[in-house]
Amino acid sequence: MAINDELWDAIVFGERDVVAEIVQEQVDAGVNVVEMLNTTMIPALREVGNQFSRNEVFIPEMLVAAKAMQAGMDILEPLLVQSGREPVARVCIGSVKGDLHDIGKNLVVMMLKGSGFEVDDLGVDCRIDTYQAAVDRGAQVVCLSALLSTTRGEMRPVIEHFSARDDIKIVVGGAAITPDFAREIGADEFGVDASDAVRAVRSSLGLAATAA
Ligand code: B12
Repeated sequence: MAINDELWDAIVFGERDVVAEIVQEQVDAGVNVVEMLNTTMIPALREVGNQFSRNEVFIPEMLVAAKAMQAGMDILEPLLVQSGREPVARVCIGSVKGDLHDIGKNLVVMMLKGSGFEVDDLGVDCRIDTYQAAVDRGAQVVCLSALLSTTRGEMRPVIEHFSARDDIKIVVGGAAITPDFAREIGADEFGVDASDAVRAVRSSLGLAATAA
């Protein structure tokens, strides 16, 4: 799918209403929304991050771009989460301690729900106690998200906390995580994006990549 230039610009410039309008138009026109996310919406937001690295934009611009992205995601959510199946398993997910980024995590939540998982969304800045409480509520998989090189280290203590529980699987992801880092800290699985998160969670539970 080609990049939607108008949508790209609306996200980069943080035009929330324009994003909502274009996304709704695209949904009405029957476009593949997952492809639209992957080819235009996510790369547009990453472009804002690159501009931030080059000191071309600052935190306020990153924030309005994130809000514009979220306005588009709010429209896509009902389409991504409808699954209508019996829950495959119960999963919890949260951005780790000190990390306030939640857009990628929110997308992972939508894809997991859409793939039949029951998801306990723990939000951002999650302490070990927060993950433990979710496990006490029945989560079989703990998903950790980190976007910052300064917060990814918070994953290790969570993994150590659950290390005696063979029945609890840990899946990690986020822009700051590499497969090598995931292996080094002892995660059960790593997922590169929201679709891969579904594969990673299924694999951690010993399930085939896609449901039968
Ligand atoms: C938007 C944004 C913000 C917004 C966040 C708003 C929000 N509600 O999330 C605001 C303005 C608040 C912000 C703040 C900061 N940010 Co910021 N931010 C970004 C930006 C531009 C986009 C992030 C995003 O949403 N991407 C789109 C989503 C869809 O992608 P994603 O998060 O990577 O998620 C996908 C995958 O990673 C994966 N995934 C994610 N989580 C999980 C979990 C699991 C289990 C799995 C399997 C997969 C998975 O699936 C997702 C979907 O495909 C990035 C740039 C970038 N390249 O990422 C910088 C970026 C992450 N931020 C950065 C920085 C430095 C900061 C600040 C420290 C700035 C400051 N000086 O204050 C603060 C930190 C705040 C904090 N304590 O968390 C740096 C991080 C550098 C680094 N290596 O550490 C980046 C990379 C920008 C840059 N190039 O410098 N930020």
